[in-house]
Amino acid sequence: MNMSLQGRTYVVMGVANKRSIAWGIAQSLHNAGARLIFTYAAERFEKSVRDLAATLEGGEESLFYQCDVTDDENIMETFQQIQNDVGVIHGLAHCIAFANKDELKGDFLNTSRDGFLTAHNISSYSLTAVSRAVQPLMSEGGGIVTLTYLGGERVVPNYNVMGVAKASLDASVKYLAESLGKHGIRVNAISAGPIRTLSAKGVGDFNSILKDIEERAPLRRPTTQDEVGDTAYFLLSDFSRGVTGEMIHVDSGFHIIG
Ligand code: NDP
Ligand code: KAL
Repeated sequence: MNMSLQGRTYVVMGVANKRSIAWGIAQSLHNAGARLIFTYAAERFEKSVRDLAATLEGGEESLFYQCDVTDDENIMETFQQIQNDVGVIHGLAHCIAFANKDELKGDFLNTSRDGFLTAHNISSYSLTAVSRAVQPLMSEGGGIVTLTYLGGERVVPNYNVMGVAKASLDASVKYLAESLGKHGIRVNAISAGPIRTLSAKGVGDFNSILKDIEERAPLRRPTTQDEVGDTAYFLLSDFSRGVTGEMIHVDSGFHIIG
């Protein structure tokens, strides 16, 4: 078995800028020889995604599509278009989450119905919607990977409604693994340690969270984008062919500390 992804095509959803975890995954897949397809939600990030992809050697072969995961029609059209343009897909990385900023602080008890539904719609249901849309394109089997966080397993201050949405996402990974296993499609999650991305900006006290990791995580250092990227590469390659419905923590081991 070799680790090359030459001749394979992967969809990467959620590159906003060079700090995005999705960009770390894109680089790892690219380095392994994969062809990449990028989707972005906000038009304002299209240029940023195209400019980043252009920095990859041979990146001019990448394809780009606008896909807002709150819009079923947009999702169906996007994957229909991808099918017309490339045919078979071998895997997908779902790196998407959103909650209203004012619900990511204070008391979880005050979570509004709208805020709860928004967080779950974008951060959890979207995985099921996208998995259903990509399944017909994954006719040779393959892998789907999503990003989760420890705040879905335990109470982490300020993560609030996003923690509940991640718990729902984590359960969805297992149910989707069961649904798609018979089609040769594996579904797994990476639980990443804190990484300073656009999403992380301005929410919570990120500096003190990182300091805690540096002091107490077994590896005594923060998680990096490329560590997550390389684990996604493993999960999207044949080396993980027996692994599905799993969550791998890429967090310097922080999750084992009480
Ligand atoms: P980024 O801000 O770089 O990425 C978040 C992405 O979500 C953006 O590209 C954004 O696209 C996309 N998104 C938001 N709403 C929608 C929508 N309606 N449709 C499609 N895409 C949408 O942050 P990260 O890289 O940090 O986040 C990626 C994933 O990693 C998330 O699931 C996050 O919860 C998870 N994670 C992050 C950790 C961290 O410390 N950074 C730790 C653990 C998990 P656009 O801007 O175009 O709307
Ligand atoms: C405990 C932690 C500290 C931070 C608390 C909450 C973090 C929630 C993540 C969530 C995805 C952030 C947002 O939805 C931000 C959003 O309200 C405003 N930002 C935007 O709209 C930007 C422009 C776009 C690009 O962002 C999105 N998401 O579309 C959690 C830390 C330690 C770990 C993190 C950051 C986990 C995580 O899930 O991201």
